[in-house]
Amino acid sequence: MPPDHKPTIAVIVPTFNERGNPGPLVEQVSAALGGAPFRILFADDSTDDTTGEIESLARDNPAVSLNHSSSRRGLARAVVDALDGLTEDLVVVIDGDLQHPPNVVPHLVAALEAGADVVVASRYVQGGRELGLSGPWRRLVSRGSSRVARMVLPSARRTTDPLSGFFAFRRSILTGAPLQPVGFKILLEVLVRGRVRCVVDVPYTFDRRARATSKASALEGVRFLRHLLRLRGT
Ligand SMILES: Nc1nc2c(ncn2[C@@H]2O[C@H](COP(=O)(O)OP(=O)(O)O)[C@@H](O)[C@H]2O)c(=O)[nH]1
Ligand SMILES: [Mg+2]
Repeated sequence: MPPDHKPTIAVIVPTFNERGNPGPLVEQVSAALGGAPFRILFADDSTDDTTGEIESLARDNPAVSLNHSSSRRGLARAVVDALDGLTEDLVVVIDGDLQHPPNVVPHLVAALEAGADVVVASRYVQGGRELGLSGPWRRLVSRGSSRVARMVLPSARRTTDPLSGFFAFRRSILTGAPLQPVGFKILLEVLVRGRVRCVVDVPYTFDRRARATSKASALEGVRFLRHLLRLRGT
């Protein structure tokens, strides 16, 4: 890359029935990134009016685009489909429900620009918090899953929050990488299959949901364990 080349940014947002959230998300990401040019791509499997909301945003704003599937691909598959065909240098993945604060996006981008290959927004590094996991049971499952991932996969030990859905990476680390996403945990794929030298954690507060509902379920837990076993075998 020539030294005066300003890296280009793509923000991928997985959405499944997030009515009311896409508009504020685009607004807040745009405000956070200030004048920096970026595109925002919704990886959408919605069956409600979320898809219409995104289409209408895309009509008004050329930075917004929609990658929609009429069958439910699952979060990780939707993100991988959206990655296909991207040409931007830097990729940010952020949930579409505003539990991931958009004002952290510039910090992720800055750490990539400073040389990191993967930057993880972490609840578990000093300064990070989790307000958004409803109840002690969800918190226990989340921390327990994180611990299991770190035990089973050496690559997961490179960050304090290997199950974070909020992260950024240089697109070039995935060139030729055969991603096989299952379920919710796309960051694990990137850490295991990408050519990753430097990983940096940035603290953030996982916020409460303002609108729509969580899609996490016991079935996702089973998919997560299958995913770990598959990654362990690679
Ligand atoms: N495209 C797509 N997005 C999904 C799917 N399931 C969840 N999401 C999105 O992934 C993000 C995280 O899901 P969420 O239900 O908030 O999980 P939680 O934060 O762990 O409770 C949200 O933006 C969801 O809309 C899916 O099957 N397909
Ligand atoms: Mg959420």
